[in-house]
Amino acid sequence: MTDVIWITIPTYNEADNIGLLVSEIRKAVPDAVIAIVDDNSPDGTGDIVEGLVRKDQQIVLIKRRGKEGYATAIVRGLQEGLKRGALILGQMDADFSHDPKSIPALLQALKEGGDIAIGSRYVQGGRVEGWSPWRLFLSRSANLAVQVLLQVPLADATSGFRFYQRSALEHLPLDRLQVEGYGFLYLSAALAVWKGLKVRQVPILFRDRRQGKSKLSRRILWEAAVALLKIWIWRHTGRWLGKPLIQTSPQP
Ligand SMILES: Nc1nc2c(ncn2[C@@H]2O[C@H](COP(=O)(O)OP(=O)(O)O)[C@@H](O)[C@H]2O)c(=O)[nH]1
Ligand SMILES: [Mg+2]
Repeated sequence: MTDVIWITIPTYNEADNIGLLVSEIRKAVPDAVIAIVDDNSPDGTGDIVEGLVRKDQQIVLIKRRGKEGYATAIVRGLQEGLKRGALILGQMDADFSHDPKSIPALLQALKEGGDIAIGSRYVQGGRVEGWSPWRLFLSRSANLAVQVLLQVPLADATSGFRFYQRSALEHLPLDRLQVEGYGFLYLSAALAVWKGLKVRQVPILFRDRRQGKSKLSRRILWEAAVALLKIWIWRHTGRWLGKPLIQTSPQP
C-alpha cells in the first residue's frame, strides 16, 4: 500500500451506492486508499465491500458492530489512516452527494498550501441540486449561525466533504468531540480556524442522494443547534452548560 492519500467513507445501508462510488473514486484518484467504515449495515453493504477488498488491495473495510453514528465512524476511519501513515486524509459520504470528480480540486487546494480543504456549496461556483427550499434554508441558516456565533468565516462549515493534511489532523482533537452529525462537522471546522490552520474552501456541486435514505435525523439537527448555544456559552464564560462537548482528555 502506498497509503499517501486516505479517503474515509462512513456507510450505513449504502448497498445501492458503494460499488459504483468506489469505482468512480478509483478513476478520480487511482492511488488513494479507500477506507469504508461500515456499521454492520442490514442491507449487506459490508458484504459488498468485502467483495471489493478481494479485488483491490487499496480498499480497506473497517467493520463496527452496530450503528454507532456518523461522527465516530469518521474519527475511526481517519485515525486508522493516521496509524497507517497516510499523509493526506479525506472524508466523503457514500451517497453521491459528494462527487468524486471534485477530489482532485480538493487535493490541489492542499498542494497550494491549505491545511484543510472543504468542499463548499455556498461559495462562488458552488451549488446544491435536488434539495427543497426548506432543506436549503435550514442548511444556510445553520451555516450563518456558525459564522456569527462562533466567528468562523467559512461559508460551509457543515460540509462533510473534506481533505486534511496529516499535520492538521494531528492538531485537531476530533476523538474528543462529543457531538454527532452536523455539530461534529462545524465544531471540527471551527477548531481548525481557531487554531489558525489554513482552511481552503473549494466550490462543489452537492446533489441530493439518488439511492437510499438519509440517516441524519431531526434529533441530530436539534443536537447540533443546542451544541451551538453550548459552544457559544463556553467561548464566552469558559464553562460548559451540561456535558462538555470537547473532552479534556482522550477517550479510553
Ligand atoms: N458507519 C456509519 N455511517 C453512517 C451513519 N449514519 C450515516 N452514515 C453515513 O454517513 C453519510 C452521510 O449520511 P446521510 O444519511 O447521507 O446524511 P445526510 O446527507 O445529511 O442526509 C452516508 O455515507 C451514510 O451512509 C452511522 O451511524 N454509521
Ligand atoms: Mg447524504
